[in-house]
Amino acid sequence: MSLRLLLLSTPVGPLGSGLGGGVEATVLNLAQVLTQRGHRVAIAAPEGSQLPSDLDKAIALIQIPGVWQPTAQTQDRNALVLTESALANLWDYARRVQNQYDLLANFAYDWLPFYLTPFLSTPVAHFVSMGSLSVGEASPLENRLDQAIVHLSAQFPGTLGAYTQSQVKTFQGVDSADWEILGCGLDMARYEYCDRPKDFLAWAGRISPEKGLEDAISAALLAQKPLKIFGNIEDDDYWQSLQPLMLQAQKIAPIQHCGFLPTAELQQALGRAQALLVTPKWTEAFGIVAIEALACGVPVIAYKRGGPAEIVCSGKTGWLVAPDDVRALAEATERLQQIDRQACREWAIANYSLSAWGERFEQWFCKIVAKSKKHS
Ligand code: HBI
Repeated sequence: MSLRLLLLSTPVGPLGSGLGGGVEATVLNLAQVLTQRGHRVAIAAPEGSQLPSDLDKAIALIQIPGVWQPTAQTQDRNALVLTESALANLWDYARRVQNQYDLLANFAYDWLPFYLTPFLSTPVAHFVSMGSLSVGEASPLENRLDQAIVHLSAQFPGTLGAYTQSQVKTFQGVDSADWEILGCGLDMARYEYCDRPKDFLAWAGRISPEKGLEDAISAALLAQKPLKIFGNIEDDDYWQSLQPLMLQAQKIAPIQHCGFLPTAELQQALGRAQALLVTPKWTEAFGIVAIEALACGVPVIAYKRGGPAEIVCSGKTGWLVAPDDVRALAEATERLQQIDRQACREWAIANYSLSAWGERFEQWFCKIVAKSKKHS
């Protein structure tokens, strides 16, 4: 069954800006693979969005004006609702065009799309791109988004999707069985295998406290190895707080901030690393950079926490160490010769190919559309 799909992207920034982190790649890769599988896909995203030049020309991109949404990680639970917001405009657009589509797919980690679902006549699939931000809080269900997810799951069972089991477990009030676990997929043709690494470690991601960059810098300092940092400075205060540590580390081995690189350039640079360090301080929903590194043959050294703990096969495609144990990260860099870089690439192809992932999404979307037709 060929579906007419409207993918509604994250409102935190335009596609291609990197502000949306991993969920940008998820939206673009999904549009690509579903178009290849014969579906008609359109993407609605904040104004200024750009599609990669090699993306299928059949994919329509609708530019939505409005103020970018502050990231959920920085908002307190009663953050004011933005007027003239990209988020509100995205969903007003969806309301206006919904009859042209069989399914709307939400990629915003925001309260509004979950709240609006019962007001729409076209079914909505919600792909949740992070774990709960209320992990460890006394009363997690005070979080508006967590509440909206629980209500939505009760009213529209089967319409919640996520990357990993560990991500899903962070949402209390929704049974793990009520989530569709989609994992992730990459177009492996866009990642070039490199079997002759240079002498440096890499770290990649949004430069924000939950990503734990300070631990990667400390580990590089301990291991006396150069470190290349890839990603947008999302939180400037946090970046400034890292400068003294970076200066100290600089004395031992070069540390270079390479900024945010689009996929083609990122994989070229990342592929030459001896290893990628993944240091999440939160329950990382997935960690797409980990499979991007593996696709290039780069072993991953990660904390045994969240999505990366489900991606890395310790001793085969890298090393998993105790969360927050910086010394263990550094020691693992001494055991990289035990990891076969070709095996890393083969593991990524076997487990995270775009086609297998696209099929999982297609089956999920078809289930929601079929169920919605039955009840209408
Ligand atoms: N915050 N409010 C909000 N909305 C999003 O869609 C969002 C976010 N923070 C981060 C984010 N999306 C993505 O970078 C991650 O889900 C990958």
